[in-house]
Amino acid sequence: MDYFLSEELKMIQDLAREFAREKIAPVAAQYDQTGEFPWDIMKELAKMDFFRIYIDEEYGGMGLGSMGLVLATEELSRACGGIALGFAGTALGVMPLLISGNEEQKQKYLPDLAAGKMLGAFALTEPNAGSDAGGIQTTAKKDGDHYILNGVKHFITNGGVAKFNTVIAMTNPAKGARGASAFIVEEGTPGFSYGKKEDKMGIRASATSELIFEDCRIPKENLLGGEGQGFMIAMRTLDRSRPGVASQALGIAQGALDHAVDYSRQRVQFNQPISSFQAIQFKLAEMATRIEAARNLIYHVARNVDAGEKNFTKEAAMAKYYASEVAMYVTTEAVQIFGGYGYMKEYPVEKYMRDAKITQIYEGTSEIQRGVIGKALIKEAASRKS
Ligand code: COS
Repeated sequence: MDYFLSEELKMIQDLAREFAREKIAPVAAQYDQTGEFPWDIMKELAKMDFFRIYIDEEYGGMGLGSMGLVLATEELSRACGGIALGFAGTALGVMPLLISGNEEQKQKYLPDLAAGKMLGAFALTEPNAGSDAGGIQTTAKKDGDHYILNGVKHFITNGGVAKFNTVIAMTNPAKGARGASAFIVEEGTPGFSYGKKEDKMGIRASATSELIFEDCRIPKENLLGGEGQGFMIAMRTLDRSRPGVASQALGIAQGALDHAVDYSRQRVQFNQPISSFQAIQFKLAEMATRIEAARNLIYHVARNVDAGEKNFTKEAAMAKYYASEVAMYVTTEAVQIFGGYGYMKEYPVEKYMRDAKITQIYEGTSEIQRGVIGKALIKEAASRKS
């Protein structure tokens, strides 16, 4: 099946597929077990220019946009959804800078981010503000040429390993969502420390930590966009990153299907490979069909983003919602095809099932995605009438 990718995009896809097969697959179980952060893999990804893919050429990137990002994330996730997240989580952290950074900020940070010299993280979520992103309590108080940050961010992907952090904080709490602003906070800034490192069900190779701000002074030059634009920047960031999570889910689903197909050809019961049974063939067919539908939805959104489409909130939410549901379905079916072996850590598919679960939760739960889609439909209908 040809997805009509450019030669450059095909090259990225092939490179990521090969890298995942040769470098990630052999160590995926080990990193899952230890929960260590895969620095060695990140260094190799940097050496192979992966972090340049989605960054504009004028800042040292390849300019391959959203499509480049989703293709690379899909292929890396096919081998390990957790390891892939060191890469994809950086893209999430960099997104606010790409969307709303000024020239000076872009010149200062993007070349090093493109070279993989620093990883990125995006800090929105707080203990009391998950789905309700507008309810954040971290504050940023203006003090002359500085802002002083106070508060705690938690469940932050790449927390503790990212040198470059984008942080959403309230500059005017009385205004609610319209009083939030976005900031760049560098690792090592006095008053910025890491709290609890989470011990997770899946994506265990990904670092997830608390970020703690205690009278953390950052220069006013680190404000992204203007004061009060933080919530909008966060929402626009999520619009762009949700196809990325969708591609992580897609890769996880595809990886589980690959294993299920191979296993069904090898496993003999009743004197024949189980792949000869219609019960198994129907399962594989259903898994593959849903994967293909998710892939087409994701590629379609990514292409539109790269073509300059401005209004893709609904489609980004659809891609994330659908692909993450597919990932959960496919990985659960893969475990079923493996039977008792599928439940054992000695075999690869139980990890895919654990890794898939988070894709229905982070960057907006499936319930939030359906809310976003529903709201968009109603808004579209209202604007057609008026
Ligand atoms: N792009 C641009 N602006 C957007 C937007 C988008 N995608 N979504 C909302 N906005 C704007 C709205 O237009 C509104 O602007 P005005 O105040 O000028 O009217 C403002 O943001 C508030 O929007 P809304 O009223 O819809 O906000 P809610 O508080 O109801 O929250 C949801 C909206 C639930 C969709 C949002 O909080 C959300 O996405 N939550 C999930 C957060 C999440 O993904 N967390 C995971 C952690 S990040 S890894």
